[in-house]
Amino acid sequence: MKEKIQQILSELENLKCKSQKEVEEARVRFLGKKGEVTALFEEFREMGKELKKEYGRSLNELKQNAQAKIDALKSEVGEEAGADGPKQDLTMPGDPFDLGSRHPVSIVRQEIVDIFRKFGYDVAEGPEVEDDYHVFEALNFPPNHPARDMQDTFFVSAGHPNPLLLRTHTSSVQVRAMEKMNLPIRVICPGRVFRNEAISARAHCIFHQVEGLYIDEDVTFADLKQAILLFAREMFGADSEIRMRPSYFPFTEPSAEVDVSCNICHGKGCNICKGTGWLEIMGCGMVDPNVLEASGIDSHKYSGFAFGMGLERIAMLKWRVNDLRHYFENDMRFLKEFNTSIEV
Ligand code: 2NM
Repeated sequence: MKEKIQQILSELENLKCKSQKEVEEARVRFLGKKGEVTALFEEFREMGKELKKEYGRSLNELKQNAQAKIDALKSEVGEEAGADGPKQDLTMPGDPFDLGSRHPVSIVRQEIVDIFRKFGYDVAEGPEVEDDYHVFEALNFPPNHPARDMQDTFFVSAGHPNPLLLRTHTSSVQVRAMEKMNLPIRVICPGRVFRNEAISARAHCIFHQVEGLYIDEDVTFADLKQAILLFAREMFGADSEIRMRPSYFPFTEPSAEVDVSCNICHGKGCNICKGTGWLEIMGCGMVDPNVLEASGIDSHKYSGFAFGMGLERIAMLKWRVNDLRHYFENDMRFLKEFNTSIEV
């Protein structure tokens, strides 16, 4: 009996299980109806008084030991490992997190903001959920303009005289600036905007803009051209040139698209500028008098220019990214290409 108890104790000590199934088999082997420990208890029952005294205690200890060992194995193997699944070692180190870095859109936004700060502009931000008045009405959009359609704009509340919507440009922040800032105004507004577009390599329903506004007495189109030229030379290199093509925006008159000389081929023609030597970077124009008057600015005394650019587009030109969707997927393999570690 004594040896048998010793033998079972040492077997229990060395017992290892890889699955819940093996733990159950071990339980049956030791503590089941026909188990080894149970058999010893049967033997015990037949013993005389003296022998019972000798073995009673160690037998009880053996049974407790076996139960404790089975319980320990059960929780060690874990529930989710399944019948034959691998044993989980919870002391193993976890998968390391990749260290973050600045997003390319944040990098170009910061560059643009820094350039205009140097020119004396303030930076203003405003709500992403706006009302129709600040996004369209005050910006000279006629009531039936297509941008006001459900197909182009995400509405938060419809069927209201001044419905809430997701802003389609940051010009709404400039309306708020015109309403409350003292003249002259020099302000740039970086921010996220929303348009109801099908997602593709060249379009996304969310993107980022920086828009700028300068209002003072005697501001002319020549001032606009000079401001944009100085910006382009800071942003794209001191040898950059710009050209302007006539365009149309509801809030500016006259309006223009701005191209910057291609700093990859220097005008010789490459596949980035499609052989033209020019890259489109922004839209701009002289603020329409209706827009000034809507915000309470005397359009006979004051004039101004405004411009707007898409940050994803600028970042695409800078790093030659060919698909907008990369900016929104946060795939670490993409983000790591812009290895400017976070500056604290
Ligand atoms: C653009 C192009 C042209 C613009 C106009 C205004 C405001 F509020 F002053 F009327 N802000 N931004 C503007 C003008 C934006 O983006 C392509």
